[in-house]
Amino acid sequence: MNKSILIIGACGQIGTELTLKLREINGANQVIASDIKEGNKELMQSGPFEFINAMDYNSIEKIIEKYAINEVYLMAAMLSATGEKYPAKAWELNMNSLFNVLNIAKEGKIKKLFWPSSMAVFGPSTPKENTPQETIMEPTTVYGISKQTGERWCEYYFNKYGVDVRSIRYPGVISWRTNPGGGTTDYAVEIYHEALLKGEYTSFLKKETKLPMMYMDDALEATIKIMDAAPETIKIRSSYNLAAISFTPEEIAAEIKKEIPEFKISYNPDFRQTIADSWPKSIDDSRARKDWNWNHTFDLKKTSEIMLENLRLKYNLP
Ligand code: AKB
Repeated sequence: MNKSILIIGACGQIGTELTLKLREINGANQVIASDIKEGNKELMQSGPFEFINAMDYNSIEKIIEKYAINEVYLMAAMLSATGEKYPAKAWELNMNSLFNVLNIAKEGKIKKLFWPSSMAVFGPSTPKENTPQETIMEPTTVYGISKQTGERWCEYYFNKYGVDVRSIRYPGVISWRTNPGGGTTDYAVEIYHEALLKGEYTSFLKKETKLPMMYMDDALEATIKIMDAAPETIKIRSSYNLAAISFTPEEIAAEIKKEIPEFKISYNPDFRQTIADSWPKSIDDSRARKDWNWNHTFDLKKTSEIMLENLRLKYNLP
């Protein structure tokens, strides 16, 4: 069967690159991008686009029927930092959008669903190093609570209604094509832009704050891999732990200094420090590696080289 894919929230950090990648693999017309606002030029010009409000069931259903969609990726969400500013809105968006697509799948209107969870499902009482797949989960952010609740609902819809929903718990994702927005891990992208444009960066996290991170291409690889895996290999229907690298602001700055020796970093922690302190430092993703052969490729050195090289080109710098 030909894949006909709908990405909801296609204009965000992961949504944009996922759309471009899926279009490369499946053909541009097989991948419908959608969001409440238009995305960047590359996304808008590379294939079909529809306006969809992820909280509006009818607008999703209409587009699914129009294009005979069989796979949906729901990438719309309010992330951890913005969620703390607008808790009610974050809950409304993150939960209503998930129920919409779970119910559409339950009705048999699509065959497969991808829903991103996050390491934000963990909280201060979770073991911080090599955080296991199954462990204490007491998230303290609205975003984390919505992701943890979402995981329970995904598993429920799989068990009760046979909905083929697949999910991974993303760590922080680092990319140069698209910017993240509203997350606690965003510093690890901002730092590259400011290193090149200003030669300095003030980190909103303390220098020793270690967090799990991943380069975008690894995140895309994992997303596509779990969606392509045979259904019987997906043993976890809540969400899989996923990991690649872990580092601190001090360590990423040291890596940048290898290429930009005059780069200076300073630290001015804000409310995001408390969020970061509640999350794991490193994650055990052995279940994903075993069940559907997940493997990461990019370490911090390679990630930094790619980020600086591509942002130099993007900003027309020597
Ligand atoms: C955030 O920082 O909120 C996100 C995430 C870890 O899910 N990048």
